[in-house]
Amino acid sequence: AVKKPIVISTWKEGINANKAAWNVLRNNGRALDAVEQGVMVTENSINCCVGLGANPDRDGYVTLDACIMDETGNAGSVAAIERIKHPISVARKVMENTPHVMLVGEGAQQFAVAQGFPMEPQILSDSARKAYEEWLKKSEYKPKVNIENSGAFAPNKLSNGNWNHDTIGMVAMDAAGNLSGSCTTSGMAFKMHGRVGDSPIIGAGLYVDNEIGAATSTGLGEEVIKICGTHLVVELMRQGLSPEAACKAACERIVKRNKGNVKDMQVGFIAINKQGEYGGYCIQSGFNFAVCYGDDHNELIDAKHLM
Ligand code: SD4
Repeated sequence: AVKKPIVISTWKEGINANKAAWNVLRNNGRALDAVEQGVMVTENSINCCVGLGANPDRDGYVTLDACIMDETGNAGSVAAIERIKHPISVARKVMENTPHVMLVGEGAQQFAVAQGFPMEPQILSDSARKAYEEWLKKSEYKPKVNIENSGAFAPNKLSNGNWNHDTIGMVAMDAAGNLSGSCTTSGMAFKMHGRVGDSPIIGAGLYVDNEIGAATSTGLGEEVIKICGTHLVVELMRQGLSPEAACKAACERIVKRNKGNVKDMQVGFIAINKQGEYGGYCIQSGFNFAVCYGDDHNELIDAKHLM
């Protein structure tokens, strides 16, 4: 049976984000509104990897990346934007109110302010400040697998002992059968100032084709960019692969390109297709995603892994 509406999103934080998205979808709302409102929940919460409470870059600035794509193939994106609380909504304004797809840095911030978004104070959350001070002691820029889990970078240990994740990517199909997607992040913790990851790049961190399906990614963005990851996933679904098989094949492409040397790399993909099937895959174990297609069906699933 076709699961419709359906919304899926990355990591455990996806459960709460899905709830907000589901509120839109269950009332016959548009997938585009669902994926925007869904990830705004994560942007609003204090966590390691999304929104203004997240970890800064190596120079102490929180710089945010986000993009959004609708069922017509329209897209909007902001990269390295500072002091704006909801980059996903700015990305949507770029899509709807400009002739462009992508705005970066100060220009993106100016546009946001002109659109009525308030400039927030430039301060780190307590957890981010602690993590940054800890990181400054060694100042090494070295991505680690599941950095949010490893302890080495992981700043946001929750009282229950779990780690707080991560970039949120979300894809959804609404009751009308239309697809949309969103992705928002602070990027890799302690990245170089000005570094942009996969998350705001159409075809890398997010891709939607309303004929076929939609995909989003998380993990080491450089690797996703180099294979045009989510575009690849959608094209593989076009060739007949299931969402899970397409996500797996994209992970395999990264492993192959790196000649198997992926010990320090984590990438995860999730996807849905037009039939309401969903799936995910990752390189290393430890990635999960949240799937919601009913008032009481919002479930965290451990993605299968290659290595
Ligand atoms: C990035 N893909 O900036 C994001 C970060 C992420 O798990 O997803 N971390 O490369």
